Amino acid sequence: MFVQTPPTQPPNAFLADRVLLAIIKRRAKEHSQDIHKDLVRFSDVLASPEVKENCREANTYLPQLRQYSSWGEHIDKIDTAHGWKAMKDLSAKEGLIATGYETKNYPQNPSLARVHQFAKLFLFSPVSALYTCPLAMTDGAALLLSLSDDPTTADVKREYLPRLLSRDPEKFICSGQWMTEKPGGSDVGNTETCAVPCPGTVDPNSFLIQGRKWFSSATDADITFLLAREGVATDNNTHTFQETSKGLSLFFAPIWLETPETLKVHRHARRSVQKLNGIQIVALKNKHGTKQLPTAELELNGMRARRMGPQFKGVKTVATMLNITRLHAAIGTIAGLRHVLFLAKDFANKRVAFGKLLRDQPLQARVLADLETVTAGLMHSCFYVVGLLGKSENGGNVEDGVMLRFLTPVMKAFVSKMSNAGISECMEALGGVGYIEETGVSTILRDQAVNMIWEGATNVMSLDVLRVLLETKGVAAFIFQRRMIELLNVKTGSQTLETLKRKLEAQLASFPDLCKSAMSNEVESRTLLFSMGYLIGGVLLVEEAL
Ligand code: MFK
Ligand code: FAD
Repeated sequence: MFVQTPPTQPPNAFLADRVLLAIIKRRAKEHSQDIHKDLVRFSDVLASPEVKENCREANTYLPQLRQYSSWGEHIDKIDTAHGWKAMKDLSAKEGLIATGYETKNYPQNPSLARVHQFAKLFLFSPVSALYTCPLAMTDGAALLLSLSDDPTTADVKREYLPRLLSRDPEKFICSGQWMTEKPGGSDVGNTETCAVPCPGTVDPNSFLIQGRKWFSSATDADITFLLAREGVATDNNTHTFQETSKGLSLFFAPIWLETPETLKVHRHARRSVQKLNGIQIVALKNKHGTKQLPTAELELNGMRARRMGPQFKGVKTVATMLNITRLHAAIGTIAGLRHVLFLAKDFANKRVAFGKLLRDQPLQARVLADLETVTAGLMHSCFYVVGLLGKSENGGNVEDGVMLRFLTPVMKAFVSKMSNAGISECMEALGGVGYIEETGVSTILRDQAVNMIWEGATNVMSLDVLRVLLETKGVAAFIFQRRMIELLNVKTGSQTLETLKRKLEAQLASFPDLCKSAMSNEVESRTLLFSMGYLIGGVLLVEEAL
């Protein structure tokens, strides 16, 4: 009886990935050999039976909320799988956050720390059981603290930044990011949660928080940053609050309050002797995907917090985190597509239909080739923007910063949309078996769908692109246009590429009109975002093909 030889993942995901290999060669220039070596080693680690088993376990044994102990004590404890915790330890050991900040390791070009970090995250993502979600928020928190120069909260930076950046699993901590509330996910100006100055303390940044957060991912994190409406004390012992997002400040809070016993127990058991910081875990969300990730509804009642950043500038301050997590979302979702495309291509090498291997059926070969091209375009685009992140954090010029700001929402929305369509296509390319859970494609399809929603849905990203255009009075558009034209200013020596080049040049010529049209009518902002996504992917493919 016939038994199909199953498709398999390549033994070393980095060495099998001609696009990532090319990206490292092109973008990691001076340090490409060292980074290459580390990525080969890391891919071997990720392909080990231990990591595979941890991923399987975390995907199988989903987080459970125990609100009460057997004796009736209110404990609100989230039990997570051993595999999930192992992902945290691996993330620390591999420096999945630290790498991006260890710029001294790249003396010839410190900006490459980010390229190295995001290449590792790209490889880790498909086998991480979505541990990349807490990592994204942890990276955002680390950047926020590393940029903070406020002496009044220097103690927070001193205590927590080294732990966010630690490579020691015993010390490494993760952060949450609590913004969304029932009346406002996109429009956080509707936030109901309030913060009032903590009575009996001289610290002007010390607050007590009251409210309800509607989505908190990675609720098993150690610390969090959250938005709340800051109250100003009046003479008669009450507080006044400003409406809209103009009344919001950003706050830092440890999720657990330390008790003396904490130090005596193993780090994974410590929660049982710690006390939640004025937090009640109301429920875990029952989600379409991301089921490995404990996402909860939280009631905050007297949570002790410190204000981070200027009063009433909460949205502006948290935007530092958002721009980082949005780039993580883009990398995570394209990594998901890369992973399932390997399977779809391997299946085409093994599956016979109508007397031929699928790879030799012209139509199927076309589908897979198109998927490869789209994947390559998206990967090059993401790493181009990661390069900008590295540059702008390491003495890059103002234009690098503007391009980074302009392109981050494009990556978040465009890469998520295109990758999700691609993952669905790969599922189909595997036929009926692609729809069966064991292939793992359905888990990735379910998990990656969220990247279109969290961290700002596509319309919100489109309006963010528009925000940049308006704030720079259109200058961002000219920088983008000029940089793309510069990249295209090459002779390809190929008829097909020259045709593509001419098409891209024509689109770039009309780009300012598209921007003007979006600036006068926001409905056009989504078309603008998608055009930018196609343009940058196309331009970088032409550049890479040389
Ligand atoms: C593998 C990947 C895993 C990823 C993990 C994710 C886990 C899930 C976590 C979440 O989902 S956390 C929740 C994420 N929520 C959002 O992303 C909210 C989406 N909504 C928006 O982005 C809205 O556009 C926004 C909240 C920003 C609207 O708020 P406002 O206050 O009405 O915006 P406004 O007034 O235009 O901007 C206020 C200031 O912030 C302005 O600066 P100024 O004060 O100087 O004028 C803006 O320029 C600035 N700003 C806004 N967005 C910015 C920004 N600055 C830099 N970058 C941005 N992106
Ligand atoms: P809404 O704001 O109601 O938006 C609904 C739709 O309307 C969207 O498609 C949006 O694009 C569109 N829309 C909104 N405004 C406009 C406009 N002005 N013009 C045109 N269209 C518009 N949040 C956190 O803070 N922390 C977390 O850890 C977290 N984890 C999450 C985990 C999961 C699994 C999920 C699904 C969500 C999580 N979120 C988290 C929440 C997430 O960030 C929000 O759901 C998201 O930002 C959208 O907000 P909303 O749900 O209120 O939708």
